[in-house]
Amino acid sequence: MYGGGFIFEENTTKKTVVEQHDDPELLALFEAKIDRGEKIEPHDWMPTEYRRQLLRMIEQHAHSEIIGALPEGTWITRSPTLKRKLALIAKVQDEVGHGQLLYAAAETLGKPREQMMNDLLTGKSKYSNVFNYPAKTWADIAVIGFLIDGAAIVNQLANAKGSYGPYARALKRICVEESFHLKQGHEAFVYLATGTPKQREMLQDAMNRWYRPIIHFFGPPDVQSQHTDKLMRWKVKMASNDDMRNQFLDQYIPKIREVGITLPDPNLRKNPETGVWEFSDPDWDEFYRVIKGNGPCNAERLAVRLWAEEAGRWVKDALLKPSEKYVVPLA
Ligand code: FAQ
Repeated sequence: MYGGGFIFEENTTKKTVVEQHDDPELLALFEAKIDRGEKIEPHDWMPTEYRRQLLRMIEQHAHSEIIGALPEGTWITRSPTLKRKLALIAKVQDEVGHGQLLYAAAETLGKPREQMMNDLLTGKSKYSNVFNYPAKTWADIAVIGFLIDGAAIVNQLANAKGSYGPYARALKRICVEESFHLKQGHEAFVYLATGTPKQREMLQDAMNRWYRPIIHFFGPPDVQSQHTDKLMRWKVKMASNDDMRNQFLDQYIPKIREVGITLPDPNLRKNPETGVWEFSDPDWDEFYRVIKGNGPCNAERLAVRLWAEEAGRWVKDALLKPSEKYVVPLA
């Protein structure tokens, strides 16, 4: 039994979600605790909506890490040098490890991992838009490592100060590893930008293709965001989508431009009066199409994930349901 909100009850035949009503006194104590900057832990009381939204967000984040390993994973065998291959293998492995940490944090909210995996495979749960685009050339790996990891760090450093203990602690640990990925991505980006004309051209082409998905990465504009207000009040999100996007543009656009790479948007500029970056409409219809399952690689990503589940089932079975004949009897 968990502190409040809803729980996933499991019996031999089915799992059900049990709704509970929020007690106004408990809600006031809960919000006061958050206002004091204290962490909420798994067995503390929490409102139904807090549990639901937090679970949605952590679960989506966990799925993003394991699906996010796929575009880069396709380049392990095609890395240009042994050194780059070793670094990429380590990075991809780290991303999958982040998925493990995040699934464990999500499980503390009462949803079994098996069910989360099922919701990913059936398309019920979302994952980050950016991983539904192909990594066509080696330069895409530089852009992902530098700019998608960079974008993820902006989001995660902020949310690591959030109110839910298990998620905040997982993010803190993840950020340490992501900062290595960022260094690796930045070095690969600068290497190509300062390389031969062909290397620069390949990087510019990758930048042109990834610009829009990266703008989308931080979520819809605040006026369209469904969850931001409540999640900020409960310190699940520590900044709005537009503020995070602006912070990212502020940090990274100068670094991209300083190595002579351009951005494919003539209207991208920082307004000197407001300090806010302005850009052309990044086609939010495309964003919604992609997150609803109709991006260029959604079907492929889920097919690979399904294959991994099926091909690896014997390992899970061996670990979780060991045959009696292999069980060593206790003395
Ligand atoms: N992709 O109301 P909001 C990484 C959905 S980790 C897909 O503004 P919210 C590491 C949203 O779910 C990357 N869907 O949503 C790595 C909602 O739909 P729903 C992942 C998106 O949650 C690097 C609807 O739009 N990071 O990259 C996206 O308040 C390299 C309305 O939007 C996290 O998950 C999107 N980009 O704010 C790995 C961090 N944006 O569910 C490998 C945690 C929005 O109501 C290689 N998440 N939606 O049907 C968050 O901070 C938030 O969830 C936001 C979105 C900020 C992403």
